[in-house]
Parts: sequence; C-alpha cells; structure tokens
Amino acid sequence: MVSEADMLSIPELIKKKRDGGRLTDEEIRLFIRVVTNRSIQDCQTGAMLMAIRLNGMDQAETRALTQEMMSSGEVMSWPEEWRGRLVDKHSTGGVGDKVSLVLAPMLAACGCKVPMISGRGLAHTGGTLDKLESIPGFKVEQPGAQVHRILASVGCCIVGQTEALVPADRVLYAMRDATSTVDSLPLITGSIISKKGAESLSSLVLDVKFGRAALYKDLCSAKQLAESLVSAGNDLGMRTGAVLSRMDVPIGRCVGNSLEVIEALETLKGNGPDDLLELLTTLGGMLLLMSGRVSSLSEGSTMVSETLTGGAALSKFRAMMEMQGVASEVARSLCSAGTDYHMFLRKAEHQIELKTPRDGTVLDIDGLTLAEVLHTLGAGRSKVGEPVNHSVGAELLVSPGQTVKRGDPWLRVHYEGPPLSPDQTSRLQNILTLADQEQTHVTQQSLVAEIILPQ
Ligand code: IUR
Repeated sequence: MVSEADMLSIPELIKKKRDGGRLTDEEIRLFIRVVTNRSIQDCQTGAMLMAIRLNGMDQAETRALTQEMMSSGEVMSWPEEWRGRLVDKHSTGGVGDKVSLVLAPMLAACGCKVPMISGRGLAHTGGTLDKLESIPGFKVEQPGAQVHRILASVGCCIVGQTEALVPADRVLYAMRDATSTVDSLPLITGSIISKKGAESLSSLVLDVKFGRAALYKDLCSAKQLAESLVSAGNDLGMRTGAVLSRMDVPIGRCVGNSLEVIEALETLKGNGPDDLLELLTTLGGMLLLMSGRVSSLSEGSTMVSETLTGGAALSKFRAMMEMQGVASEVARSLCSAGTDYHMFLRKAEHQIELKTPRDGTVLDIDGLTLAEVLHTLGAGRSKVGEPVNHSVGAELLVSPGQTVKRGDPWLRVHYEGPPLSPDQTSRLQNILTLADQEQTHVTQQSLVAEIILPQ
C-alpha cells in the first residue's frame, strides 16, 4: 500500500501520462477519487483526459480505471440465489435499435434476472428510455427497492441510471465531451464497463456496431473496442462476450420512439423482422451460454426464440410495464393481438409516403441520413435534457433485396409541424439506392459479422 505522502501530486500525475508513462493502480485510484469528490481542478481533469486520449492506457491501467470508476459510487447487490443468472447487454448505439425492449423480457422468460440500466438518445441514435416513455404511464426512474421487487416477480426491468451509480463517469463524460476526448478506447471502456460492473452482473454481452451509422465506421476499429470492453468486463469478474454487428441500414422497419415500441411489441407477438430476430437470438443465445443455462450457442438461440413464439416474453413485457407504472388496462391492450396501438401511443399529425423513382431492386437504405433527417423533425435531441417528440419517425416499406416498381411507396414519414422542406425531402429521397432490375442476386446481408466469447 502506497501512503498518500508518497503519491505524486496531480500535476506530476498528468506529466507522467503526458510523457507516455503508465499509471499505477494507486495513481489511478487517486485520480478517480479527486474527480469524484471534485477536489481536482477542471483544467487538470481535462489535461489528464487529453494525456490518456493521446497516449492510451494498457490493459492493466484500463482495468484499474474501470474498477475505480465502478467503486466511485453504489454497487448493486442481489440475493445469493440469483448468482449466475444476472445478465444484461449494452449496445454502442444504432438506428432503429429496439433490441433491449425485446431482449430483456425474452431473457426473463428464460429464468434470467435482467436489471437493465439504459440511457436516453443523443445525436442520431435513439435511447431505450425515450422509447419506453412513449408508453403512457411508463416510469423509467425507479427506487432501488422497486427494482428488486420487479426483478423478484417479473425478472426484468428497464430503468435509468441513478445519481448514486458511478458518479465519476458523470463528471468525466461531461468533460470528455467538452475536451474532444470522447473517442478514447480506455475512456470509453471505463465508462461503459464501470456502469455494467455496478449492476453486479454474472454475464454481459456487448453489441458493438460498425458501419456508416455507428460510432466506428470499420470492422477493425470496432473490433479493437470490442476486445477492450470484453477484457475489462472479464477482468471485473463478469463473463463478457461481444457481437460485432453491421449498422448501415436501419434495424427492422421502424425508426422513432413510439414506432419502435410498436415494432418491439409486434416482435414479442411473433411478427418480428429477420434482421432484428438475428440480433435478438444471437445476443440472447450468448447470454444463456455464458451464464451456463445451455451448452451451445445454437441451443441458447433456440431457447430465446421460443419465448417469442410461445408468448412467454410478451407476458414478461406486460408484467414489466405494469410494475413500472403502466395502467393494467393499457398494458393488456398493447399486448393483445390486432390491437390499435395508436389508441395509446400518440400518432404524429401527418404522414407522407415517398415513392420509388423507377423499377429496380433495393440495394441500400442509408440509416444515418434517415436518422439525421428525423432528428431535424424532432425525433431526437442535440443536448442532454432536451425533450423529444415520441411520435416522429419513419416506417420502411421495403427492405434490401426487394424488387420494386416505379411509384411504389417505400418510406412513410410521421411528422408534426410544417411540411417537409425541399432539403429534407431530397435528403430522404437519396437514402434509397436501387440496382437495375436485372440485378436479381441482391440479398439481405447478415447483421452479425463476428462473435467474441470469453475464454
Ligand atoms: N456510452 C457510454 O456509456 N460511455 C461512453 O463513453 C460512450 C457511450 I462513447
């Protein structure tokens, strides 16, 4: 144990990292302690973040950073009999990504306990909490005792982060934003894994996306992030695996908060689109395998997909909604077959359909531009704390590989305000790429490019 008197001062610590040195566990502990109790100057935190951003951290430093961030606040504790069954997933963010809404109840229906802590959307990626808040009555802020009750009786809950959990991340995340140090592998790793570590999970799966609508554009850099996250998660004692998945075309058919809730409910009723089902069965299968509930990935994937066909996951979602504040009449109606969702989920004032300019086969749909235009229409937020319009969104009426005729509707946009501007309309028209009619071999690519399982 190094005494406080032997420690480097904060300027010396910054200098050490600035000059390419490696920080000891004690030095990282000191840095996170002064960040958490706010006894360090903001300029010093910013300088240290930049030194880390420029010189990186090795695996041992990243492990210490993650561990100290996790210990900066409350760490959840669970009944002993849940050991081995506590699971969660994290996604690096995508367009149309409603996986969490469906996966949590699927896993609960397989006997897992899923204390899912999710976030709100920022920039072009939607947030799970915003989606859930489009359901009248749904409360994402739940006291710890209620989280325990929901997990005990239903098996899954989806809630926001409390002030008490990983306070160091709140400070560091805001400063990373202000100092252009968000894109640092050890800082991203510490931020994501410390929060999952504070959930005291047995197993964790990460959906690390790559492609034009993802944080990382290419598979190689996404894989570096995935490997860093997997190492840090396993170092913290959670069995951690990752999926590298493509994020070019929107996931499923719907983008936008309430439209994605409708698609999630349809998926829970057994009518999910193939690309979403591929992600759900892969991520769910991995968690069942990592937590020892099955002995192979294919067995795990089969087990989770049966929760959709048999209605078990839908029942869990309904029970979760009720325990998180939704009136039982509303929850029951949303979960019935053939329901009119818009009796409860507000529909945007206007819908407009875009038509295909010619005959052809759908080659590509640019999810990033779609999300950016929907953002300008109010579907997302640019700053933390801004409101979002739950009803704004779009439905894709075609998918890659599909043959279309000139004039077929291919996109339905839900919006509130004035008619779309010429710029918004032309940007939307350009997101569809058609191949010539003769190109009949266009097929929908599998989303999952690679799987990383713990050793
Ligand atoms: N999500 C997080 O929780 N932390 C990060 O640093 C990023 C995304 I980037």
